[in-house]
Amino acid sequence: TQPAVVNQYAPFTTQTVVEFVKTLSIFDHPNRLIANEIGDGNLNLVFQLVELETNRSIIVKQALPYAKVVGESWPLSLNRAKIESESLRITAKVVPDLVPHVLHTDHELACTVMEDLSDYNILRTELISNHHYPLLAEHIGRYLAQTLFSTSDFALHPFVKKELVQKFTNPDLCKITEDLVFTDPFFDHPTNDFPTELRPAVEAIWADETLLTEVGILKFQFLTQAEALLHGDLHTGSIFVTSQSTKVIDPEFAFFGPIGFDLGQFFANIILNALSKLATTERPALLSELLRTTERTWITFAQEFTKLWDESNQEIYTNVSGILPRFLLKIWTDAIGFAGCEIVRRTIGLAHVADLDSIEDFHTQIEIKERALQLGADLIKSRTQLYSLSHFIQRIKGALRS
Ligand code: SR1
Repeated sequence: TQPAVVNQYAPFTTQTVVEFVKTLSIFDHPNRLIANEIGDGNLNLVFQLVELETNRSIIVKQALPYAKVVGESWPLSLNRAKIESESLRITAKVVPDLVPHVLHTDHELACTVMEDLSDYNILRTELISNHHYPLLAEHIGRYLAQTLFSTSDFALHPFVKKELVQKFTNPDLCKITEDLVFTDPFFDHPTNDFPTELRPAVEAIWADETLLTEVGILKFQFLTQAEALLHGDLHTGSIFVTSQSTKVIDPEFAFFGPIGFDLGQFFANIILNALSKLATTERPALLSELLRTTERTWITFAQEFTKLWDESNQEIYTNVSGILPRFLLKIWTDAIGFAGCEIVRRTIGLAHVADLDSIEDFHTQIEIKERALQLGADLIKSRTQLYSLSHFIQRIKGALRS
């Protein structure tokens, strides 16, 4: 048989991906490779390749020229594969233990070959199953502080920063967030997806001028504030965990944006999980663990960020004592607002979360979704009054009280 063509872009099949990996000298027994497509995400193909002799395995992730979740009617640039692999490499310089190891990238074929994390579990699924990860908050807090500080103007020469901003211009993927997080859920748009029973609560969102003003401001911040290289899609499906280790995956939405965005998305997805626990009987213990995770993440982030500010800065203004507290407050306020947008969009927008959708009793599901919408809107509107962690936690506790 003819060998498959592996130097020109075409979506891989389980045969052609094996042909491709054979050319890379990764395995000692490349003739005994088995491939399976295991991708369950919205955008890409993901293959696991196993070497039969040794059981060694790797992952090949390949971008499709369209959004898999919608189909060919939603074209997307293949450049996101390059963005993802470059982001993983940059991130590995500061937190090598918190990202998968990249073995190879091929920009022409829009794919990244990386370490297989099949010993890990997806955080979202674990949280839904009531499993708790005590090291998670410290890991994510450190990941955020290190990645965001090291790519900011506080750490980089302005020429280097601006070169990176250009390299990570990611218009297609940013447009997805601009539409799906900041726009469509706040208007009567065909991409929205919610049951009829939720319509009164959704219409209250659409009619709330104060809310729309604040979401518009947050969207404009997302569009214009190139503070640091973000992950850009830091929900609990982008995090793999074991009891000892955490890996942040899928940074294909990476671009230079407001630092609070990554924090906000992470907080929102933890809060969405906390809301889903209102449908369970073991809720008090679970809720306090989840709230502790948000608290510990922020505390670790702020401590690590402060340490980097003091010890690794490149900017003379880091020595002026009033600036760090102001900057941390901005990040905090932004994070709360972005968290609110994420909570609303995961409840009524195109891309839902299993945490809420898997609540079996339909009536309870609607009640919890109504509560999510109220909490999301409240966080967006009152973010500048929630100056401290304890204000924020009190507000979340209020929403979780039955
Ligand atoms: C069409 S993509 C839908 C969502 O999946 C990604 O993971 C992002 O969260 C995006 O908004």
